[in-house]
Amino acid sequence: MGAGHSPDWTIPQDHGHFTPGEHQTWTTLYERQAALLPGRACQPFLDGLDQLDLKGAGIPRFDDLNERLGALTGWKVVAVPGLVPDEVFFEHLANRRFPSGNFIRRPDQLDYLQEPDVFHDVFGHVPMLTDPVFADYMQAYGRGGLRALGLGRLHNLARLYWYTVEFGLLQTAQGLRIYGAGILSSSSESVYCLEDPRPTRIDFDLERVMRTPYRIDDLQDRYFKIESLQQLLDATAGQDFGPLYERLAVLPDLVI
Ligand code: HBI
Ligand code: FE
Repeated sequence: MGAGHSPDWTIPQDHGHFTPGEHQTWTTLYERQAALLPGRACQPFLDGLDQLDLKGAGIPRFDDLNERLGALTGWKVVAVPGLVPDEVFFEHLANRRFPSGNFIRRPDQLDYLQEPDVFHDVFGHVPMLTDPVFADYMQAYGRGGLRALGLGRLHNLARLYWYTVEFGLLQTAQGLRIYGAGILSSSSESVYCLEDPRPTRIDFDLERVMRTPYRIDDLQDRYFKIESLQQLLDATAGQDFGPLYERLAVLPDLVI
C-alpha cells in the first residue's frame, strides 16, 4: 500500500477543490441523462434521484447527500481517489458505505471513460441505494465479495456485479427498464441497451451470469433481465455460494 492514505482509502471530499468547469461537467451530464431516463430508468432510480436532489449546482456535497441517503437506508458515500483494492471495496459495501471517485471526467471524455468518476459513482449508483431491497443487496454483495476472495472465486462473483449492479435490466409491466449504473451514467448505452436490436437480453440466471465473461471497453453484447429487485436479494443474501463455486471450478466459461 502506498503512503499517504488511510487504510480504508477514504479521503476528504474537499468540495472546494472542484473548479467551476468541473461543476459544469456534472451539470451537462446530469441534464443529458435527466432528459433521457424517464421511461427508460426503473422507478426506484427515478424516485431516488428526486429524493436525493442531485441537480443542485454541480457536483453534490457528500455531507448533504449523506444526510438524505442515511435517513432513507443507512448508506453513505465516501470519497476515494479512484479504484481501490477489492478487499477495501467489499469492506466498504459490507458496511453500507459506497466509495466514490473524487474526480470528474475531462470535457473530452463526456461520453466514455473507463475509471469510475464521481458522475458514474454518484449519479449512476447512489439513487438505487435509496431502495431498501437494493440497499440490502449491495451490502450482501460486499459480504459475498469478502468470501469469494477467500475462496479464489472473485472472477465469478465480479460477473454478478457486472451484469446486475452495472448493466442490469428490470422487466416491469410497463416494459424493460434500466437499473445498472454503468448504463444509467452513459447516454449512448441508455438508449442502446433497450432499443438496439443487436444485444441479447437474457433472463437472469445466477450460474449463467457467473460463467459469462464480460468486456469493459465497449457497449455490451448481452444484458440480463431480472423480474424484481427482490429476485436479486433472494438469489444472493444468506445464500451459501460454496457449492456453486465448486461447480464453477470444473465448468468452462460460456463462450461470448
Ligand atoms: N473501486 N472505487 C472503486 N470502484 C469500484 O467499482 C471497484 C473498486 N475496486 C474493486 C472493484 N470495484 C471490483 O472488485 C468489483 O467491481 C468486483
Ligand atoms: Fe460502477
